[in-house]
Amino acid sequence: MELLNRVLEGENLPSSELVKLYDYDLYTLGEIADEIRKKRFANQVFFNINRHINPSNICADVCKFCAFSASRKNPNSYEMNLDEILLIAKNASEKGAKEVHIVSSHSPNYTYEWYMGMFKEIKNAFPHLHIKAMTAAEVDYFSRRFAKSYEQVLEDMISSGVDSMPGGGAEIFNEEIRKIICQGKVKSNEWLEIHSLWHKMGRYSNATMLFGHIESREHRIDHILRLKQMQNTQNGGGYNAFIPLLYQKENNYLNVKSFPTSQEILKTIAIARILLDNIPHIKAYWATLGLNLALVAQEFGADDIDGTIEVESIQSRAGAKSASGMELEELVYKIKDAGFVPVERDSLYHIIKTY
Ligand code: V47
Repeated sequence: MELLNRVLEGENLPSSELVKLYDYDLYTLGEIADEIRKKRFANQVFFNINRHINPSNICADVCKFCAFSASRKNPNSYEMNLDEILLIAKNASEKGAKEVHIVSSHSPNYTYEWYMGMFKEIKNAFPHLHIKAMTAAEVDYFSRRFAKSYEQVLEDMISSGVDSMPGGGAEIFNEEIRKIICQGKVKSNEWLEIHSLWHKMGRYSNATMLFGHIESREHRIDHILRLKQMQNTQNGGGYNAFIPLLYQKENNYLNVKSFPTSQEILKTIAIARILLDNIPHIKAYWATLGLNLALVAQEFGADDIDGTIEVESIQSRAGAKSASGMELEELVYKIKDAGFVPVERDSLYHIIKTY
């Protein structure tokens, strides 16, 4: 137990040491992660009623793991107009959504003014909807394409009604791996800088990690440590949730030979909970894990499962069974059935309703 004890006592160790956490058996890691989770959240499982909106899949970048962007493997390109987006937001709001999660491809077609205007129109029409939008990858793309500083883009997002930022685009921070899987996209230090600037503006965001492809265990630990270190130095806002996204293998150009076992996935979630003492929530995103494993993950350190989503286009294009989201009743039933208390939260984790 020496290494685990040193970690739990708060010793700062390098990723080359911390990777040995994977040598513990799953039960030991799970028990400790579960204890940490229970101390913070008892047996609550957080979720929200949300609606994903992906305005376009026409993308200027080529990420090898992506099955969403229009390409040879996905010839059905599309581009929504403002009326379509407003109608989606209206229907979602009427169905009880509290959040719209808006993430797009890096579209060469929308103008900066159109995009910011879209947020303004949603906010004006539905002021009660929380707008979680613009990954750091999109902020970086806008900054390059429209010759604006990161600060300017982030300030314009705020004045246009964006409330928080999603955690997408982080992938794996190791630059060698990034070169293979998403060359040309935001660099890891830029991703971290953008979130840091956002937090300095008093705002909150999430952080993802795409795992289960060609990265090593040590790359995952390094990714987690970079987030932990950054969260320690934040004043203002910060990260709400860490979201390990399991790589989905269909319809993309990344040639992956072997995939993590459920044990490896649960170990990764448990280790994230053990290491990330300064990020409040660990989200087991049901769209990538499947609902069953996402529920099991709640016994291994996770406390959140994401939401109803309604339409999911990124992971489902790559093989996940999440294209039509999840009905609220089913989500609540399944969380209860797994022995937890379903808690509907808003986007910043204020409790709305306990079921
Ligand atoms: O950054 C792309 C990932 C992300 C694949 O902040 C893939 O609450 C698995 O970030 N297999 C976008 N994943 C989605 C995202 C997200 C989702 C839910 C909640 C939040 C939040 C954020 O999707 C991308 C990328 O890492 N992704 N392709 C794939 N084949």
